[in-house]
Amino acid sequence: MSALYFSVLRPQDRVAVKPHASPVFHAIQYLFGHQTREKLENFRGFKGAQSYPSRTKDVDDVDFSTGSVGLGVAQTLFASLVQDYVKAHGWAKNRPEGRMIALVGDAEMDEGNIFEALLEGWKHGLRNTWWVVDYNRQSLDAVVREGLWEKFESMFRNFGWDVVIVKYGRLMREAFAEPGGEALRKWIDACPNQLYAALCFQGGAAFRKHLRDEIGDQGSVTQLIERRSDEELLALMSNLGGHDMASMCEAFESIDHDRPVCFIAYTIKGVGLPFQGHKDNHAGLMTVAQMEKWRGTQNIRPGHEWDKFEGLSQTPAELEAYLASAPFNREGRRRLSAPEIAVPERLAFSPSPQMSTQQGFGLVLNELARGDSALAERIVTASPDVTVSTNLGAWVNRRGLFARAEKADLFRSEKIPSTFNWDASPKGQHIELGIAEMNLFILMSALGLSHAINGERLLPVATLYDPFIERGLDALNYACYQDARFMVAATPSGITLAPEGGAHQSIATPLIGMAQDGLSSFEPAFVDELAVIMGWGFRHMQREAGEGGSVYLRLTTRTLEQPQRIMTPDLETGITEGAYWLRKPGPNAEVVIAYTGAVAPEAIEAVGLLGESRRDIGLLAITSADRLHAGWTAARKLRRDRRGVAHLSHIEKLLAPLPRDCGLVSVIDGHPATLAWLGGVRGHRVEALGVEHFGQTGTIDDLYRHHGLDANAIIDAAESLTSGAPVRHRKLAV
Ligand SMILES: Cc1ncc(C[n+]2csc(CCOP(=O)(O)OP(=O)(O)O)c2C)c(N)n1
Ligand SMILES: [Mg+2]
Repeated sequence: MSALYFSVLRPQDRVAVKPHASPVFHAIQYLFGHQTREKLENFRGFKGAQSYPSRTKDVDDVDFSTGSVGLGVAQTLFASLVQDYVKAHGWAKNRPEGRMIALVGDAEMDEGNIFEALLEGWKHGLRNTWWVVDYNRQSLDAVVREGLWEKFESMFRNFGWDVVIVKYGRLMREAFAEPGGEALRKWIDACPNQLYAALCFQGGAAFRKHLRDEIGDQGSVTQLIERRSDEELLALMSNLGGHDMASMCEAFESIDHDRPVCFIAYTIKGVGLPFQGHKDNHAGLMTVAQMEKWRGTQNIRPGHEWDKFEGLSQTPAELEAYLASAPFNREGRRRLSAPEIAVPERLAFSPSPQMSTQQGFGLVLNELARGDSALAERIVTASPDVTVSTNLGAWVNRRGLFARAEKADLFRSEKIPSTFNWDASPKGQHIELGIAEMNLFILMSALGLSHAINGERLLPVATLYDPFIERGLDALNYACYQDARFMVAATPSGITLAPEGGAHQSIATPLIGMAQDGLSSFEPAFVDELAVIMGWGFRHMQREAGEGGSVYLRLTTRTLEQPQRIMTPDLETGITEGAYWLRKPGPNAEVVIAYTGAVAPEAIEAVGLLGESRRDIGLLAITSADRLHAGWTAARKLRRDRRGVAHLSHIEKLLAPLPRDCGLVSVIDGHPATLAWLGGVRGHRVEALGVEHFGQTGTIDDLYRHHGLDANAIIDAAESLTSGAPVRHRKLAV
């Protein structure tokens, strides 16, 4: 890291620092003047420097948040693809190309998402990406398998990467040049990882004993060893390439091309510390006595631990001048910004009386693709091999696939009829991915940070099947954590895919949508709602940190009869705030049906039948349980803090007119807990209907009946909350 930050990096380069190298990162930023002593002293404390580098919680110019190992590594790869995308579209013309660099733990390489990303990088002609593997041959629990580097090397070469192995430091290389040096090198190369680590822990005398026992008395090599004291011998044997500044600088500086490079840098975990090489050292702490001793070896005077240049032999003026001349620090902090892209007041779509929200999503994008708005220009779509089946086809037909080089759709050039045009070019606006949802979300993360990394705003839109959100969830979580901005259309969802696959049903995703920080989730029933939400979403994706965020649309292929209505400002507000009355309850309402998404017809039908024998029934359309709930908790907090005593949230206002003993039936094609909290708002009794079990196929009618989401189940639930004459039920076809 010292070689990189003080010598090799340029301001346009971006780095994902492995999570537990955070102290080193913060210390370097402290020297550059971007980190405060207060925050360093409070490392891992409340509002102190973060345990793992964080774009959103740290102040010192973190490029990519890391912590969940593997994700930061892949993020650099996708960030490089995004840089290519931006350049290919003719933007950021005056900015030099940056290298995207990851500092990778050797055990971190076990994370599958890295392999998924490698394959995607290869498909897209990856450039400008460096991964530096800290090859200390230790993970958290143990010492890694012998010969892992060979697997890394062949794998990276397979994917078209260059591999640079930095194994020996300068001391070692000098010793190898001495008489007998070759025998020493052979011994080092043959020494098993565990033994090498153990000897580093035990020290010079232990190395000497092993070398003597194993090499025997061989004249020159014996003299080479005996010429050195125990201390010198340990210094020699622990002088692996990754610890040698000159070797690392040389390795980095030898790269004169833009092909991706993997550096495998041999290191010793905890080098220089009393527990170096010990297999239990991952979370090792020094005792006070050990720390005192170590302080002495570093020439640090007591009380001067935070002095920037303590323990160094150069003058402060020399060191200040050196820091000021570090190329990386030339421009200070490197976080960029980009102007907002205007979003039309209304997003258009060509309506039809019967549609699904998935179709509607495709229609809105198609309409954008037909026009020439700035919004359409900045949208980038991506999908993990479900472009066509999530209705992105029309958009892609008009806007094309992205590739650095032109590539014609052969079916098209051969005039073979096909609904879809897959011509690829540098101007294309759709990035087609293989079936790896992790990659999709890491790409969203990279695209969604383009304003901060490249100074050019992109408005990324991802599509995938709703259940596979869970496949990429950690990457989605990290994308949100680093405040990347994107829109996810997840479709189909719930059990609406019905006959096509019990295995593709999603139950938990509405709860994920509610619980995921930085993500506003919506589940509209009707396409006019969806168009309003998408417009709001494109604006929300561009709001300041702390105000804006990403957007999740839970959609369906279920075709519903569309309401013929005028979109009023009030209705629009209701839709984006999370709910509106589709049928306003009367003053003596006995029961209210609150529904979300695709179950609208069941709710509407139940309300019709209930109206025959219950008074003043209301029908509440909930477009976003997430926004409603967030508004409710925020309002309560405001009131508790006495800052806005009168402040009522949207859902409180909606439910306020209901009599105290009015019952509430909530219904969603998803987990019932999504809406069950509604009873807590004003103390109404709730019957929460939803899906709790997974995997049965059937028609939508079969399944809604089976899971208790059909009109009759809603009526039963309403009856259980009210008294009065039995309600007429829907007649079932026999
Ligand atoms: C996804 C994930 N799983 C588990 C962990 C816990 N963890 C932190 S570091 C680590 C081992 C790291 O070993 P390596 O990558 O070789 O790093 P180094 O040896 O440099 O410490 C583990 C398992 C994590 N941070 N993220
Ligand atoms: Mg390791």
